[in-house]
Amino acid sequence: MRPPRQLPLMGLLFFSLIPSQLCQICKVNKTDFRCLEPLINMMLKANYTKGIQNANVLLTLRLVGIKNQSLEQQLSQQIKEDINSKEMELTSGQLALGILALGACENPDEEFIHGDHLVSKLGDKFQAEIQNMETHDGNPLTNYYQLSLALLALCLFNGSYSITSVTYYFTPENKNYYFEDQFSVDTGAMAVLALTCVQRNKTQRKMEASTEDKINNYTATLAKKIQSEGKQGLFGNIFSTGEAMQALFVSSDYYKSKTNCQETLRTVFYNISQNAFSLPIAAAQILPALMGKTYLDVTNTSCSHNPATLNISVKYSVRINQTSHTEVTVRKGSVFLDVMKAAQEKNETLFRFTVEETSWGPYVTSVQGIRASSSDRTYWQLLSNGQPLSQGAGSYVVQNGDNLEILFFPPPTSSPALQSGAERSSCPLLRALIVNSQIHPCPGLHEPV
Ligand code: B12
Repeated sequence: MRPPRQLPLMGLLFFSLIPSQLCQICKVNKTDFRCLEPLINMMLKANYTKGIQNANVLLTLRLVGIKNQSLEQQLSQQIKEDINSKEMELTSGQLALGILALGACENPDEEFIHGDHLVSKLGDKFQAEIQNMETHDGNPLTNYYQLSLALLALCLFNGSYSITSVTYYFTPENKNYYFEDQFSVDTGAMAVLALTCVQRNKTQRKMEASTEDKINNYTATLAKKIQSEGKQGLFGNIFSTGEAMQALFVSSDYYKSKTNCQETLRTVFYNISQNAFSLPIAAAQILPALMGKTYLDVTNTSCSHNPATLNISVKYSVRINQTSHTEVTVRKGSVFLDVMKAAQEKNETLFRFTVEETSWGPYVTSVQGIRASSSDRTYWQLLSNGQPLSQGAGSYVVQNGDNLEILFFPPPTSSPALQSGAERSSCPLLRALIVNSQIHPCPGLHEPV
């Protein structure tokens, strides 16, 4: 067990000078937004089967405003089923994440939270954690990361918790912030977010000034501990950095410095390029901070209002004998098929289409009612910026400003334009490389950590 340490007086003085509602955000700017695409695309394409364990993903989709209705529905359904069937077995942190995800950003799932009295059930689980600490040498049933998640959800969704227990158990010296003597940045960060919420609720809770001071000191000390685990812009490691950033946004002025912000983003971009975030949960835990959000924004009505950065606009045309053009707006991370659907919604006659499910995803079988046929050796060819695609409509992720086309191949009469199309298709990958090499790389991409 780690012995409690006293804060030096100077430290206390310094911390009490930090304003209680600091908010220095360090987020990815519009130009570098494409550096986040690998994370977003991976989250959108992953195969989700694990119910409550994907609550983190749903929470992030909603918090940062990534609109994908079918995925949202699928995740929310799975989470609700798990809550219904395993309610008693769920840990405090699991239920808390479920509530945060289902209740994020004003959506219809909020009904489920209230109808099922989930917040009061979470209050019981939180109380059980405290009771366990009282009888088991200060050890909770789970861990302090989960205790903090539970406190955060209770605080955001007006649940009940005892301020006395909070001030007693969340002191920065508590052994549960450590694993084998190592300060757990993830745990500290989650506690900072929970304690900041508690502090911000002071009026509602009629908190005494001395209690408020205590809580402010806790968050400031924890934020200091997080900063002391900083290395090349990361805190703890790459997987704790997203939540550490959130904690620093709300409790310190660390990101007031542009240099600190750039250093963190550079190292994070480098790690993205090295595929560090291959798991949806890893991406889900870092994305909110990179997009300037914290878990404290979960109950803001406008928390998912992020249209400027998340919508892209693309041109789409159907070429048969004549060409029909349109321009549509879709969410970032959309695939060719989403564009076809958006165009179809705009003009059913010109852009209607059918697909058939195959082992490689949806295969376009007809456009404008014109069916391609293997026996006639005809097919619908997909192009972007004049280049035939090397992926299908369900996989090809479109970019802002893309010029997408679908053409009946071969056209009724062979034309020079078509021949150049055939030439263009001879080495699409090489061309993609040339095109990509002209794109300004993400900052930090070539700088190993
Ligand atoms: C608490 C914790 C632990 C505790 C878990 C037991 C306990 N006392 O509750 C301890 C200290 C034992 C632990 C161990 C490990 N952990 Co840990 N852990 C966490 C932490 C802080 C919170 C997890 C949690 O409760 N989540 C909330 C609940 C609701 O979700 P949950 O899915 O039900 O949580 C369970 C799992 O997360 C599981 N678990 C915990 N750590 C790990 C790691 C891996 C790889 C797996 C598969 C599962 C797992 O234990 C949780 C409680 O049952 C996270 C931080 C984070 N950002 O998520 C790191 C974190 C998940 N752990 C991590 C790691 C690396 C490990 C270890 C592999 C470390 C090691 N070198 O041995 C081991 C796991 C080894 C193994 N047996 O498979 C990394 C994972 C990174 C990654 N990309 O995979 C994280 C993100 C920390 C970090 N920033 O590096 N961990």
